[in-house]
Amino acid sequence: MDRKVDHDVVVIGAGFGGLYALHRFRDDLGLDVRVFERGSDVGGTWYWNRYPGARCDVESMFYSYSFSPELEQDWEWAERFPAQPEILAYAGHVADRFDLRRDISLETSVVSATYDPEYGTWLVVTDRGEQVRAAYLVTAVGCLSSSRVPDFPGMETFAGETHHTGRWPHDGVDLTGRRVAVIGTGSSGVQAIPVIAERAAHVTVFQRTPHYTIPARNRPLRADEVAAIKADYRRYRAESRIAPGGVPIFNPPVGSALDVAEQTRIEELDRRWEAGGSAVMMTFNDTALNREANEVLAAYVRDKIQQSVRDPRTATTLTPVDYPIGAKRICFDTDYYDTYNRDNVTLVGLRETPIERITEHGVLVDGVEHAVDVIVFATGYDAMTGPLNAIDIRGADGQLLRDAWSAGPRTYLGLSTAGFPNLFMITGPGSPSVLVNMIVSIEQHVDWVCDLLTHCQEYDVVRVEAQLDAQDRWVDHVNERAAHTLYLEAASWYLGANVPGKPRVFMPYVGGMGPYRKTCDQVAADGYPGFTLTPRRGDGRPADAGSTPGTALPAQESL
Ligand code: NA7
Repeated sequence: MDRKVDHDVVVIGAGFGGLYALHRFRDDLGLDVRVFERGSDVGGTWYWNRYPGARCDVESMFYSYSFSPELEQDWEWAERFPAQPEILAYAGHVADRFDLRRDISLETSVVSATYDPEYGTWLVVTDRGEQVRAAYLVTAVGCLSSSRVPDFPGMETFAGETHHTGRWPHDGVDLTGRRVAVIGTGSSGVQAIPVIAERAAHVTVFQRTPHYTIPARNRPLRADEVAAIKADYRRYRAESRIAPGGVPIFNPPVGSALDVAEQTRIEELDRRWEAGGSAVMMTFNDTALNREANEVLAAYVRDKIQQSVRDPRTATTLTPVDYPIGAKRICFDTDYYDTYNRDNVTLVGLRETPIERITEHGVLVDGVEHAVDVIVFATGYDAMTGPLNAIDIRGADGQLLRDAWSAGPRTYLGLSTAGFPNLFMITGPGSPSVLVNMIVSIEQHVDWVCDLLTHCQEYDVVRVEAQLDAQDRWVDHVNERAAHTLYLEAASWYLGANVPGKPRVFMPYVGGMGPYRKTCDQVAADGYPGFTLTPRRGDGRPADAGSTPGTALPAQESL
């Protein structure tokens, strides 16, 4: 690449997406790559989320890179579901093993990125005042990295400590013997509450919507099961790549929840409940699509809550009744419901009586002040679009990405957006991303972008841009697929419902990892229909730039 650039590619973020992008672009394509990362180390989501109990809800043997058979053989996971420190250590190991650190600028946030249509380059500006030009911009900013603390009145008056789960202090927080409020009961709250309750003098949990949660049954991995998976890792990886959720299917559905005989239904649910993790959610093939079928599964989990929690009022408050199971992200827990049987745990339901204000001494609800020393905000994220909209990304006609997306994100394949040439989003909105194993999603996106960049080198293409009509069709398809599911029946972060004023658009693609991969592969095999690929003109600029008129070829014609 000989455009006047400082780097061929700038990558934003050194989490799992950025690390793999750097490795492939630099080591396989031979490109000059620069990565900017706001944290003081690599790891992304797993660098920031250090709250007590933080753990991945995908099994460790499959929540790991597949690109290096040597890496997957060498790395030893300790537990069935990896805890945050172990995942962070893995990210660090990958960075060292593939010598990635030398091209990563840590503690550096990208504040703006502006496409220059004349030269066909991105001008990237950081919070350190550095400006670099690159031919391509790749965002690997994560889907859940823009943490959100609601604007509770009186926040500034609180005399104690406050911490968001996604911005947990690196030195830890000593909660021993202290009175702790936890606000929020999504995955982060559900994981943190039991661990905090073991140390704190008292935990008061503030719950707006009860979440469905299923026992993870986390445990140390046995040497024999690790050896068995490692012996067959390549087959499991191949399966993961085409499985709907990006993980091998060990417990396939037994059929429709409405057709299975009662005896089988109960036995199967009990078996899966004991197995823990995702098996319960996979019991039937129609619970994501049919409300009546969903109710079979939801009722089973509700019974478990009633059986686990001794105080009937607390059990009722903890029981979700008005939305389908799985429509908000399912949680996997360790001793969550049992925790409410402890004397030092109190549940405050916020459904009818929201938090009035934060006071000097605690949290005021329904006229009652709950006095605490520490408030833990497990209140979630401005998901998927938040991290991208936080950067001033300006496209070819000067429009800001956040303005182009003011009515919700619009992408072609979740990878690219019209008006923003040479910009690729790893696990962007409109791709399976958060609905599947993120690492499989990341590898698929980075590999696809690599193939596209190779194609561009081969055909001397310098500008790649999604076409508006292809983008419109993809957005319609994403919406249509979501409309056939029960996902739209809950106020979830998938829909942006947790952020006041955010457009209600279902952001991830529900079509599943395998079918989505097939679509992307077909686009590549057909010469990138839906993208306009612009060849270079004599002076290295895009053919349609500057004063010399050029031809912006539809992709399939460029071959
Ligand atoms: P989530 O799943 O978005 O959970 C946030 C929680 O905070 C949830 O229970 C919210 O209630 C609650 N919340 C948010 N705003 C408020 C206000 N204003 N008052 C009271 N309660 C509030 O975030 P997590 O960090 O737990 O998990 C994010 C993802 O990370 C997770 O799904 C996994 O993919 C990993 P609500 O349900 O909106 O009523």
